[in-house]
Amino acid sequence: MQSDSTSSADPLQERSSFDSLSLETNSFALDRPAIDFPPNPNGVAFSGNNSNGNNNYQEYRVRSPYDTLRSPEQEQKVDQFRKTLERHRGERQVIVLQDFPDPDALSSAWTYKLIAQKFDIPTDIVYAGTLSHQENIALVKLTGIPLQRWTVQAVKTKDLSIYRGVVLIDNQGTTSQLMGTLREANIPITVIIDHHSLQDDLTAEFVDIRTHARATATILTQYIQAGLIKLDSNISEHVKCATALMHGLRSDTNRLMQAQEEDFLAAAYISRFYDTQLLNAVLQSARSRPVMDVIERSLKNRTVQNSFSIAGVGFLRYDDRDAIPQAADFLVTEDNVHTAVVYGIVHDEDDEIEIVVGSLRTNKITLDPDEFLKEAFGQDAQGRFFGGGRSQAGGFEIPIRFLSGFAENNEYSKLKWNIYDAQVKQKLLRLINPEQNYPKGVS
Ligand SMILES: [Mn+2]
Repeated sequence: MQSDSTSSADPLQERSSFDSLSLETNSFALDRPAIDFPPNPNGVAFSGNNSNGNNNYQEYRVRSPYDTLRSPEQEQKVDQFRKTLERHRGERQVIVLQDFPDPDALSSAWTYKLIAQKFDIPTDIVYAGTLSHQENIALVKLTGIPLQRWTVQAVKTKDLSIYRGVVLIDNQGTTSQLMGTLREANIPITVIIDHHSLQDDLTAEFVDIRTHARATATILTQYIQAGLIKLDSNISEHVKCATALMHGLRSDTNRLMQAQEEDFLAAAYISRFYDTQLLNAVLQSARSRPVMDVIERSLKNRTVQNSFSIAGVGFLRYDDRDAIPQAADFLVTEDNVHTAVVYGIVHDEDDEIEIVVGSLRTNKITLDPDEFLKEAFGQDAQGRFFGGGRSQAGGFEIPIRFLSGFAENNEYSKLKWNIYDAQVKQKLLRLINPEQNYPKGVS
């Protein structure tokens, strides 16, 4: 349910998010003092600066890593963040999510909203696309995340002058169709908190982009731990938000399989507040029939080359878009496959728009989805990349523009699909199988 897009909304988002696959080492780990956990009965309980050798348990508890272990850089970020919020006390902000919000985005935005409330900053969380993954729909229904869908048409009729700032959470504006209108309205970008690779030259008052963080929920949890808001198990909204954060953390880390130390520490902290039954209910949500059909098509159509599994799934409805990352999740589980790419043409009946949407999933640690997709598909005329990613996941979106439209006959649709299918495949195979010669003129 995470989505993974970069410049495009990451189709992964739904369970995907297109995040950057960064191979860099975790700088936090390097910045941190070493600690004994659990305390070593023979030595110093907390090896940070405890020079007097006093190792009573009390001290250990107080300096529990959840509560206090932050690098100077983190301390500084928290301080900057607090000051930014303080400067905008009383002003209304709009929190913009990617078009296909995933649990990481939803829960992180909610947390931001709760923090902002402490500074008397009212916020509206908005997205332009669709909640497509069954787990995302369940999450929103069961927790009541305060969320508004603004279509591209609707946003043009809104009074945007009430907003003093745009907040981008788990994205950098490249995956939201709303950004154009917000830019025209001259609303400054006040805050960006994200973990995708840097997408665009954005200027914002406060920027916290950590490509090594596996989830934006980890970053927001650290803000909670730093004291920007005090979670209370007796407040239902807090419990629900914590549950959403746990879901966001899990879904962006492949159920914590890809989590790193700081993600585990965030999850450990959140575990004090979340509702396991509620999370279970979200995770139990069943796949819809159209999603099953798309997975079936991806299986039938896949070709495997050099351990890459590639499958085009044809046309699908906007509401079923999340079937693409789910199919990629499935294809990557095949023996001798390390990377799966699934794509299709998503049709938005309201707007008569068609977009080629694709998702990449990989288990290959040396493959950077962000780099791979940027190289495969390049940029549009504005210099914006068609795709990007994060760790082990990526996505792309290529607008069809003039060739959009569903009114044609079957024959024509088939022709159109065949062309796009061949083009996408060709671009991918050029990278996957460079020895093979492709016809000249293919770029
Ligand atoms: Mn994310």
